[in-house]
Amino acid sequence: MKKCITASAAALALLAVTACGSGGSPAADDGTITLGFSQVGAESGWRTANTESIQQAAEDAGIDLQFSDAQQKQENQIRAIPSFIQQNVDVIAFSPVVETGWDAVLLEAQRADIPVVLTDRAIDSDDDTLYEAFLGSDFVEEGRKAGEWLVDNAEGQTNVVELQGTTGAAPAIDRQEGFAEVIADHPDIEVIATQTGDFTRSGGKEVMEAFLRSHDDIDVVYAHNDDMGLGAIEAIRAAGLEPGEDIRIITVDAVRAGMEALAEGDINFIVECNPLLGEQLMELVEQVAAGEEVPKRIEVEETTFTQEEAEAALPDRQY
Ligand code: GZL
Repeated sequence: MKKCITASAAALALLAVTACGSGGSPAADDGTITLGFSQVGAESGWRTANTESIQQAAEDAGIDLQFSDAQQKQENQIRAIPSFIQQNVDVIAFSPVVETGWDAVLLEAQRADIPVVLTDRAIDSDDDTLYEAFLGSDFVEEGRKAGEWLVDNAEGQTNVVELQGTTGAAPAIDRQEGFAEVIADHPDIEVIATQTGDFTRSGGKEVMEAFLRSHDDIDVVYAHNDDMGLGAIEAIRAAGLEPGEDIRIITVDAVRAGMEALAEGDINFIVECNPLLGEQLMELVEQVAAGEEVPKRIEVEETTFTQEEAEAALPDRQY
């Protein structure tokens, strides 16, 4: 349902057209909200859970979801947003694969009077009028939690290799920042190598294989998500070492496969990143479509898990 600015009655009779938004086909006039959503891709267990949450919540809310998968490419998202504008959707929401390069396309949405909601990942822009709200996690805090566990559980010189998420992505930048901030006060904890594994299991395995070839003194892996941590486990085992023992592993997300590896002792600590944003996103979309004021930043609840806590939590996990 889109606020329409109709021409005058006489003009209307002539034009037999209402001037609605960008002039595309008018949104449903039965009150159904049409949401254009551009998803990062399908790169990880987290993303799968996030997509399922969004699709189910849209169905439950009676929101017409126009969903596009960007396959982790910014150019696909930059193409999807104008197409949502052409479809004259009521609201656009997306998880920006990287932080920068969005101003021009979001300005198009603003000029078409279509509100935008950011979910999961944030953008780095000087103009915060380009979006109504951000719904997601505090990734810097997630990095701090990972660093704090290591500070509490390291003895003496501790060499860390870091598997970064997608280059330029908010979770990768912020999880690295939070972790570095905490270990900065502990000089015997040192990141001896850091490289992107692009948030994928295969990426994590390949980078860990390279780390193992060039370093024989690795004590800990800090992986920005479970999937890269699971790839690292494969590489560590193939090198004849015991994951969770010879090389300890800290990851972020807490998806089922990660929690199972944690409970089995292959991973030592997981910082949760909650992917179940669907319901809150649809509430936001309804408020924004109705022109209501919404908070600029809405952070979701999330926790951490040790091996013992994973064992206890697994039976009740939704993903
Ligand atoms: C975090 C999300 C990240 C996950 C990864 O909110 O953007 O992207 O941590 C996913 O698993 O690929």
